[in-house]
Amino acid sequence: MLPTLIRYGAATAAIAGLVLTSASCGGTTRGDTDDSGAGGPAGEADPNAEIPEGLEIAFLPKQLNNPYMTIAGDGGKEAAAEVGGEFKQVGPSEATASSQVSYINTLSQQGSDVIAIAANDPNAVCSALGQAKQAGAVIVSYDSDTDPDCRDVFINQATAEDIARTQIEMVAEQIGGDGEIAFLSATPNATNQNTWLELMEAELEKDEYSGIEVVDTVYGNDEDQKSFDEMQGLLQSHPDLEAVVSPTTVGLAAAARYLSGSDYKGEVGLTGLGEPNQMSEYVKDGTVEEFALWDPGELGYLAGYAGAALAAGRITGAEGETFEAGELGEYRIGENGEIVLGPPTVFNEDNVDDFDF
Ligand code: RAM
Repeated sequence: MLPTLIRYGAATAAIAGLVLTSASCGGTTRGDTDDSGAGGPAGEADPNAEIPEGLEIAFLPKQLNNPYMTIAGDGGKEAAAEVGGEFKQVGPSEATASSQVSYINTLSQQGSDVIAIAANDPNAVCSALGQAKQAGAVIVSYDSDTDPDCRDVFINQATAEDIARTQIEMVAEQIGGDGEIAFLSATPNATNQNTWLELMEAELEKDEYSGIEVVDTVYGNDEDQKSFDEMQGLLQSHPDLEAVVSPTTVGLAAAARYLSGSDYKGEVGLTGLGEPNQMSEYVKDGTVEEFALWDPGELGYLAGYAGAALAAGRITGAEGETFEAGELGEYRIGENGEIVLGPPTVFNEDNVDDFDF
């Protein structure tokens, strides 16, 4: 069992309930237009269909050597075990745009029933996923979406708007609503970070943020050393910088490590998306006040259950369909085949040690 699922089961059930009640009902289904490309399995959903024994469930993270991705994979493994499936996780060592293609081809040749992918690029993986689909796999994107035509459903960690708004609220608060900020992102092609960056820029257009200016956006490629170096570069190139926002767990941890050992500690703010286990020491030493995330284990767990439900025919990926995701409870498929895990959580010195991921 995932420890975090046991500890936060009640809270997540409440979140799942919120997702269900706040999502709009009805609307167009994929079956109406049948333009889903690699999209949903043909035919009607049968909510009572049996999940076949021994489903081959494969996870393909952005990259293997990222603790966040490892935790998400562990969640997928947990779900696979609960539905009687066979789990495997494969993936590249670098999160570059085309690095996942050969893995998709191999999984497809091996006859995977479910491919869950955190895409390094929304389009580079599409043709390979289309072939996997033809070979009989269902495709679940999680964490970082593909083009919607190339998968059946997308498991989104939280709405992109909530993720963007939360980060802007945190940085604005930390710099008193005024001054220069910069972004330290993951790879330049990442669907998730690029969506969040765009929405953060849009959020900053609001009057209340008129005193904040974005002076740079740099990319650490979700590599620890490059992210560390990029943080150093930002601080050197922008002497008036008030804060850095890093919407990646790899970037935020590396940036915090640089900042905590530098003269800028306590002078320049730092926030973004981070894992409590990695960030706790930087909250306690005063480098970071607040940051946000969701439970990556729950993200992978939900992706595993969605894949099994698709492979069984319990859902087809159409808006409005619902399915049970084990301990997380019932989820509903929203617009564009999107399933939202729940709102992000903000961590600071009061709660950073209450979580284990
Ligand atoms: C990194 C990855 C991942 C992202 C998190 C917040 O681990 O870029 O895709 O969702 O950060």
